[in-house]
Amino acid sequence: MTEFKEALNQLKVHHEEILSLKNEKLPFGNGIYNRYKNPVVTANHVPLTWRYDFNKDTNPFLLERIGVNGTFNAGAIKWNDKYILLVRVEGNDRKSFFAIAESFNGVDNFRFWDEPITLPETENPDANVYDMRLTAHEDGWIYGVFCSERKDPNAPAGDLSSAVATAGIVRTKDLLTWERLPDLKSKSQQRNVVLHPEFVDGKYAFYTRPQDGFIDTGSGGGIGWGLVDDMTNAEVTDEKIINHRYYHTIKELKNGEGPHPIKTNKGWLHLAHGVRNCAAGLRYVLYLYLTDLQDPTKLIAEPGGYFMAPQDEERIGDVSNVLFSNGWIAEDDGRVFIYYASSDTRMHVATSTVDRLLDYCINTPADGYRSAKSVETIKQLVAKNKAIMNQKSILIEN
Ligand code: BGC
Ligand code: BMA
Repeated sequence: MTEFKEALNQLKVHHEEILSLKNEKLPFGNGIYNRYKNPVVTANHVPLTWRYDFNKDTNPFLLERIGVNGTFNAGAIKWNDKYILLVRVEGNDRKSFFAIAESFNGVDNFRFWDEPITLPETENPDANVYDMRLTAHEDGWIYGVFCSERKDPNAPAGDLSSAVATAGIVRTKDLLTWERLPDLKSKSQQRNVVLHPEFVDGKYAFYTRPQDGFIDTGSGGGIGWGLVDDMTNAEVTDEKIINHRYYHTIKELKNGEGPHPIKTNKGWLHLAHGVRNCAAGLRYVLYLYLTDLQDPTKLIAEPGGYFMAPQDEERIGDVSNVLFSNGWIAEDDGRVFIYYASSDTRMHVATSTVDRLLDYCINTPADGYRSAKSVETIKQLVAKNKAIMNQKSILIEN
């Protein structure tokens, strides 16, 4: 075998090792969910054919021609019995695009389809696209709502960072061909826009995240909600804030809906992210909340604090100290696969069940907004436990 062939073979063997690596459920930490040992999709999972020119004449040194910086913030859906991740792939050139990776069991062996998704552009082409939420809507389409970013046309000369964020919309029936619809129209910039899976009052319903600027949510008070008549010309005129930001909480600076909520017998179960600022920069964590089945805008439970925060290697990456999720899959048997990205770099899975998540949501003390309240809540629990322990010792003595 020639040296080139040998090197190419090595590359392929190593790649296959990465793809076929078995994953392992880690023991329960807190009873609420299980993390897994390995990330499920990394830059190293991206097909070699996207990165290497296999032709010896044009690539005699077998150099990587197109580098991948990260694979993260994936939308998720169960499709033909397979677990589908619609991954945000970011190249070394800082451009993100979407690509599908699928697995049979949802926890390992994720393999990308042959080619990335061709996402049609509008007349005003996006500079960057990311963070797609997938919704199999009751109208029969699968919608993808994502963030479309363009340079701010009003930025002063020399300001090459100011941007405008809007919600781009596509739909598909087969995950292969995607029809681009006009971007969502609304009063402000938008990121983290998510389509609710059911009609509400005969209309399409969106979770929104109104914001004053590209980064600043400013007067945008949190996760919003708006109804839309027509998806082919989607316009939100009225936005109601359904999940607020608060001083000195995990979502003091910003928050945003994750994937669309899961319908349960106790309400719509929501996964969201909360952001606070600190000396190390923005810290992104995940939290849950529950809204009313009949009125999805009505909050019925919200545990205090975060559900998941970056741990160990999750804390480090391209944008460190970030957990972000825009994809989860609820099975008919009640199992939930939570797909989350760490530090804008890689995808992970955590598993739980609807029952556990509901119990967590309903029975975790709410945020009291003050240290003294937190102490009071702990003391109540201690008192309850003491009573139980006393009862037990009386039983034993008798
Ligand atoms: C990045 C996103 C980020 C956003 C706001 C964009 O340019 O691609 O990952 O969320 O800026 O910081
Ligand atoms: C953004 C999000 C994500 C990203 C996060 C942290 O606001 O939309 O794309 O994970 O910042 O960089």
